[in-house]
Amino acid sequence: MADLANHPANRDQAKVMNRYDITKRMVGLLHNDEAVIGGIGYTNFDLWAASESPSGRRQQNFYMLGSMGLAVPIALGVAIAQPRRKVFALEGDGSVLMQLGSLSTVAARGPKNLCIVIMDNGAYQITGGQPTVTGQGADIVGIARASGIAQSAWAADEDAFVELIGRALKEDGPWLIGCRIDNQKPVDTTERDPARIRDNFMRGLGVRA
Ligand SMILES: Cc1ncc(C[n+]2csc(CCOP(=O)(O)OP(=O)(O)O)c2C)c(N)n1
Repeated sequence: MADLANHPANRDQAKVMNRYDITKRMVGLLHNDEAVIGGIGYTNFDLWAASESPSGRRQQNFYMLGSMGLAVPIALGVAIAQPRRKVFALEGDGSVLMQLGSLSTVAARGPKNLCIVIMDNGAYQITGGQPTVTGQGADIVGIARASGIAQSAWAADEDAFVELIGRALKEDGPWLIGCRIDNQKPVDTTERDPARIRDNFMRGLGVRA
């Protein structure tokens, strides 16, 4: 079991970071066709933006359009189906609050290759910035631990975030990394073409020729 005692005990102690910046840092650490599932909300917009490179856009990303709270369940399914591939779920605080049961399902199933990253801006930003309860005391990392995901931690800052992602890539999970983020708009907008998103992802995962 990883020692996470040196990470912030609660949300208040975590630095407010930028979603695009940390998503870009995370994507930069992926060298083995890891799968990344971006939840609805601005999380998947910045995943889209951070995944473009001169050699094209990474194919192993899935962008959830339409329903809140599904990044974790989809990532869990991918992690179970392809246990040798590391799988990341990027989800907003509003969306994970709508699907808290998925955290205990992850804990009960215990996929070693799954890492959940929560982008916590304290708001339903994409629909106008209505406040969520994370600004009123609900602590996603605490909830995840109490749900049974022992390896849950707040990223104190960008360096700690990179360290935690590095550990999730090397060490057994499941992991949950809480990130406090600002209310900057995303850098780009995901192309809203579900059939293409699914097709790309299946090709990226080697399940469609
Ligand atoms: C089940 C469901 N309820 C409501 C909506 C409308 N809706 C879409 S995104 C969103 C807010 C998402 O908030 P969060 O996950 O915190 O991401 P952020 O916008 O802050 O990046 C809402 C309310 C929806 N798509 N699905």
